[in-house]
Amino acid sequence: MEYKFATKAIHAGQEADPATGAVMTPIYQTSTYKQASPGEHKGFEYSRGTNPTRQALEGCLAALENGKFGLAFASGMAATDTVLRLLKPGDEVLTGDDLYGGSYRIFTKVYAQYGINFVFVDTSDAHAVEEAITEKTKLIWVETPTNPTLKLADIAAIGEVAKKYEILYVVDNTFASPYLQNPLDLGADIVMHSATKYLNGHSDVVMGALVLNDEALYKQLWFYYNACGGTPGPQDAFLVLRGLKTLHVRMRAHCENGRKVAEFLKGHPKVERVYWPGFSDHPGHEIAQKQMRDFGGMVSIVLKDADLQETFRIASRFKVFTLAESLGGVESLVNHPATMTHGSIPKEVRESVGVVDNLLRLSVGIEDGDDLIADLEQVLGER
Ligand code: P1T
Repeated sequence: MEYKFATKAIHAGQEADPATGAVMTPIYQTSTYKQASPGEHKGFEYSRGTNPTRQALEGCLAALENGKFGLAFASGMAATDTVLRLLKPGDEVLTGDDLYGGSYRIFTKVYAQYGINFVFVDTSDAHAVEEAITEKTKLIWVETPTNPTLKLADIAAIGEVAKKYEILYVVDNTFASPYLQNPLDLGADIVMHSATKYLNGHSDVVMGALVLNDEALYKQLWFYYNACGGTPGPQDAFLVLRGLKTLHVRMRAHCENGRKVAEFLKGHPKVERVYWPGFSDHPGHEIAQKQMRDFGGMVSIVLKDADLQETFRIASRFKVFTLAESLGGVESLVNHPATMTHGSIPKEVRESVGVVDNLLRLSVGIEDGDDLIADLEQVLGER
C-alpha cells in the first residue's frame, strides 16, 4: 500500500527494533559489528558504510522524495561532492547563475581545478539551458527556488532537455523540501538536499542527502559515499529522522507565515523589492503553481535606499528573527547573503543576479505570525 506524505514522514524506513521492540529507531552508536566468521554478519560491517540508524533515515528520505534509494551525508556539501565525483576532467556542468555560495565555491574553487568546466546559465529559462549544452555537458545542476533570489526553474521542462541529450540531471530541493515539490516525479535523476534545513528543521544538525531511482547510479554513488567517507554519525541520523516526523506540519506553518511576511513587506516604504514565488507578478509564479504545492517560507527583500552600513544596522535590530546563516529551522532567521552565505561569490558575479549589498534573506519560522510582523514593524516601521 502506498501511504500519503504524513504517514511516510512518520513511519517510512522504520520498524520496531528487532532486538528489543523499541518503537523509536535506536541510536546505534557503534563503529563496527561482530562477525561470526569473516564475512558472516547481519548486513552491517563498519559504520562508515552502513549503520542501522542511518539506514532507517535513508529509507524515510527515499520515501518522502518518491525515490527508491536514499543516501545521507555529513553535510549538504558532502552530498554535492559525492555527485561531482562521477565526473572526469574535460566534462562540463551546466548550472544556475543564482546558487548557494557554497555550491558555487565547490564548483569553481574545488572541481574546476580538476579540469571540470562549469557553465552558469539562467535556469529559469529552459531554452537557455538547452542552448548551452555541448558535447561535453555531462551534468545539469539546478536549484529551485534559488538561494537567495527565489528564481524558479521548470523542473519538468529541463528534465525533457536532460533526457533528450542523455545528461545526468540533479535538482537541489533544499528550499522547497519534499513536502512542496518532488523533482524525481518531474524528470530529475537525483534529488539533493541540505538536510540541515527543512528536513531536520531544528537547526541542531548539519547533514546532506541524495535520493534517486536508478540502481546502477545508486551503486556508483554508494561507492564514493563509502570510499570517501562523507557519511554522518548515528546521533545526527536519529535527530533528522525525528525532525522528518513533523516535516508536513512544520511546512504548512512555514508557508502560512511566509505568505504573511511577504504580504506585509510588499509595498512597505522601506522595501524596494520582495522576492517570494507566491506573488502573481513573480516571474516564476506559474511554474511554482505547476510544480510546488505551496510557496514556502523563504522571502528575500531589497531595502530601499540602504547602503551596506544601513543594511547592517537593520539586520542587527531584529528581536524575534536571529541574524545567522542557514534556514529552514522552526526559528526565524535573517541573513545578509552578500557578506554571509554568498560571500565566496565575486561581487560583480553576485550583483549581476541581484545579490546586492542591500538584500536580506528571511527564513520565516513557525513562531506566531503576529510576532514576526511586529518584529518587522519595529525594525522597519509600520506600513
Ligand atoms: O550547509 P550544508 O548542509 O553543507 O548544505 C549546503 C547547501 C546546499 N544547497 C543549498 C540550496 C543550501 O542552501 C545549502 C546551505 N545553505 C546555507 C547554509 C544557507 O544559509 O544558505
